[in-house]
Amino acid sequence: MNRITDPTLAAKVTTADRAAEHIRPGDTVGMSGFTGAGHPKAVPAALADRIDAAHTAGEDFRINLLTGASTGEEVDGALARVNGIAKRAPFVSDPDLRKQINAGEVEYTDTHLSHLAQQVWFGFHGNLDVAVVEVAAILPNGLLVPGSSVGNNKTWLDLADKVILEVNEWHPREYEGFHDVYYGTKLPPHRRPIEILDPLQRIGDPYLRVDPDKVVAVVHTNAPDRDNTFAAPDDASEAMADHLIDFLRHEVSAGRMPKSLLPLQSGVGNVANAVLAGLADSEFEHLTSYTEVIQDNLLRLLDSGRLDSISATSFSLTREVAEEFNRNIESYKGRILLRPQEMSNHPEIVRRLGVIAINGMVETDIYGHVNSTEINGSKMINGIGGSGDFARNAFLNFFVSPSTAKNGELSAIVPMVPHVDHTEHDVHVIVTEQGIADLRATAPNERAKRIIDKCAHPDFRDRLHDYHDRAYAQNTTARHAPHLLEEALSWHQRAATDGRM
Ligand code: 0RQ
Repeated sequence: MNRITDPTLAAKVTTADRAAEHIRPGDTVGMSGFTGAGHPKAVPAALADRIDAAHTAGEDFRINLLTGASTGEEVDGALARVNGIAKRAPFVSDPDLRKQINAGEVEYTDTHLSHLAQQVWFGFHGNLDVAVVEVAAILPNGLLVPGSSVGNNKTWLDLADKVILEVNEWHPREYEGFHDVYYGTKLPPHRRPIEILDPLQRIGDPYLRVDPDKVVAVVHTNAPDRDNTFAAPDDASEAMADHLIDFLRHEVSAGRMPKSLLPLQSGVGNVANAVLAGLADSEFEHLTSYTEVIQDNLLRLLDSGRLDSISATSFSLTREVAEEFNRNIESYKGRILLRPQEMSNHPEIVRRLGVIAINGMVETDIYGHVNSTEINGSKMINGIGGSGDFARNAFLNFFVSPSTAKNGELSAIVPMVPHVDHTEHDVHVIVTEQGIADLRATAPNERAKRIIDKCAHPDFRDRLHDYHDRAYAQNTTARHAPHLLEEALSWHQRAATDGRM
């Protein structure tokens, strides 16, 4: 079936190589893509070849790259390998790019995922020169049918001087009707309330719009999204899922939450996946989800009949489940809605709906400051992603991690985190395989005891209590959240110098 039925845009069909010629050294480029779904598959590789040739000829050629979230090997991998990225935002997961960021070769602006679009509208990132956006089809009237993610595509298409479209036939044509693109956003002081009162409520259009005069190239592709892998749930992740689900049961019986809970957000990773699997086996019914990514087990929860609907901005599936979804896409229509990420992660909506946020962490300190991004305070893993958008505004948030890392050598509960993503003012509940620490309405010293007793691994518990006891004893006039600063830092320095970081 012909996917490009608008005659003006059909006349602009060309090769990826020709399309990539529109991108110049120093350009700021907004590309589609969120957690490996919906990123362009051909133009970035062609651009990487151009950059490589320019570098061989002794010319400087790098771009500033903005996306929705992480992309795929075809974008971050290909461009990183030719040293083609000068600046990057808002989230990464590619190993080559991560190395360059940690080597100081790429400037990375780690940004809340709901914030990037508005920051570009505000002018904080300068001019947006080019947009490269993947879609599933172009309609006869020039409207665009999005594919497996929406991300920041609306903003890129609205603001870029030039637009390159990739039309990817791997995405089912039946994606039409799965999206809700809000066109009412205005800049302060003219903003209006975003009236989403229910996770599946529509407030926008099923299509993306583009000014045809800005479109400089349209490229055909037929290539799959990233194959995301998940480890099979192990004993630790199953234990964390059990603790968390028991906690939710307790909240329902205490009358703090309805029987069908409140809309769920779950981050990426194995533990979040295990929690979703646990919910599929639980007694909960008529669940809803207001989240950013749809991973395998969220789709399975929908299949199980326990979950009624999902609002998100993107998929993040294994290849097997993605292909199964593509084959059965019609059966999901009306139960899944993909929105721009400034809507899927919008603080106003997250707070109004009362979302339950479940996200991974690297470590927490004894007072409940959480580090999600930087090992030893310096080494970037992925970025804050949407965890801050959701956790800060959630009805209830959970941060989950095994109690130890590196084969039990490092404790995920430390005296003081060397980098803070989520502060003690925002964090509600900590979960490890050891247990669950409810930090709501607690003061720091009470929190410290709870986190150590409930969540720390027994191998580290005494040492952590000893630290807290001595900090309390020695700070006679500063006991609100007492620390022994040199000792707190040496906790990390020791691990770094003996090579465990
Ligand atoms: O390093 O691969 O070199 O061994 O950190 O750890 O166990 O693979 O972590 O997949 O559960 O993700 C926080 C990273 C957890 C994730 C984080 C080392 C560990 C390994 C990764 P190696 P795992 P998980 C919505 C929400 C921020 C974004 C977010 C994340 C590496 O959850 O990126 O929440 N969150 N988005 O060995 C030293 C410790 C450690 C440690 C782990 N305590 N000390 N090293 N590691 N714990 C989704 C989006 O926003 C798109």
